[in-house]
Amino acid sequence: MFKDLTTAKFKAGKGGDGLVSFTSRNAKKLSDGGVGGPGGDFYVEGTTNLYDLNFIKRDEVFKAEDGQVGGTNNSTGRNGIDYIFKVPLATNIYNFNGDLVCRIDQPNQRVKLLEGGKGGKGNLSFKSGGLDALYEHTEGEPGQELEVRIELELMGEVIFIGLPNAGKSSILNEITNANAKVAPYAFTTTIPQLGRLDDISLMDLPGLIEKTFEGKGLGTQFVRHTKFAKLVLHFLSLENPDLLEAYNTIRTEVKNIDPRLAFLPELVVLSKTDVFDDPKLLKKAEALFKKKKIKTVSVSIADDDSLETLKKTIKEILRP
Ligand SMILES: Nc1nc2c(ncn2[C@@H]2O[C@H](COP(=O)(O)OP(=O)(O)OP(=O)(O)O)[C@@H](O)[C@H]2O)c(=O)[nH]1
Ligand SMILES: [Mg+2]
Repeated sequence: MFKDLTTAKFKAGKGGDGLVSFTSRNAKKLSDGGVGGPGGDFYVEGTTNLYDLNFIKRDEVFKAEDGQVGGTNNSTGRNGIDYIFKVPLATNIYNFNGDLVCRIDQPNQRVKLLEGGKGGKGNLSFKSGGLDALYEHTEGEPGQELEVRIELELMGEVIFIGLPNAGKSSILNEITNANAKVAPYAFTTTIPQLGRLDDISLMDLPGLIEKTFEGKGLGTQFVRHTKFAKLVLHFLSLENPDLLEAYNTIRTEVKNIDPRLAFLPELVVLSKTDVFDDPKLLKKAEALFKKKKIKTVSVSIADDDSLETLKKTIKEILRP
């Protein structure tokens, strides 16, 4: 199951403790314990190899390595190894007060989030204390820790909107590598689904209905995933008795939900062309939109040529 929201705990490494050790020279006991190594730091880094947050179990702890204890002969303990926590683009990390602590939206973008603890002092550091301080040393400091809420903003360049059952997920599966659930009833898709067409990411959204904006249907939560959208694919099933009315219903909802989406370039996808036996009916439907200067593409999952045309049209709009 696709995950775009979770919680976790991040920890930098603790510093290694200072060492108590001695060498003897001329029958004298000399302190020579070294300082502990610093704990590893905690970094967050963006990667294009991850697409969701499934790899994080709820409240899972991720931790950098602790520094090693100081060595003999005044040698410093080994540094703890840093932890590089890789996240998909675009990820927002919040603390439990709700403050944004880091946003990762570039590949290889690396942010140091937590500092490892300093190493403790070995007994050599206390040699001026004389005999009283032979065994003196300090422990390594704890590393910084943070409880976080991690939110993924899905980067869909193309978003699919439309009434439930319009065939959005079916088309996503046909033209991308996606494997979204398809079923002959409304609201099959409950969370955004992603697919890739070459380097273009497509996002299929839960179906919209009249008054989604006012809380009907599955609501408007998906809006936080539409920031990256550059093209809206508006799906209209040809099973609809009144296509223009269905079109206007969804346009009104979209305007209410997020006016920015309403201003994006839009391509109307007239779906399920196979429901018409007579090709004249399809021409009539297409003409309705042509008259209003609304660009359409007609598709059916049973017509490979139509799917190719749809792919080509998307690429022409986004990668001219
Ligand atoms: N005849 C025909 N049926 C189709 C076509 N595309 C999809 N369907 C069927 O329409 C029904 C709904 O398809 P989905 O892809 O789940 O529709 P959706 O728009 O994603 O639906 P929601 O997720 O509920 O919003 C399924 O039974 C599909 O098999 C098509 O081109 N022709
Ligand atoms: Mg669907």
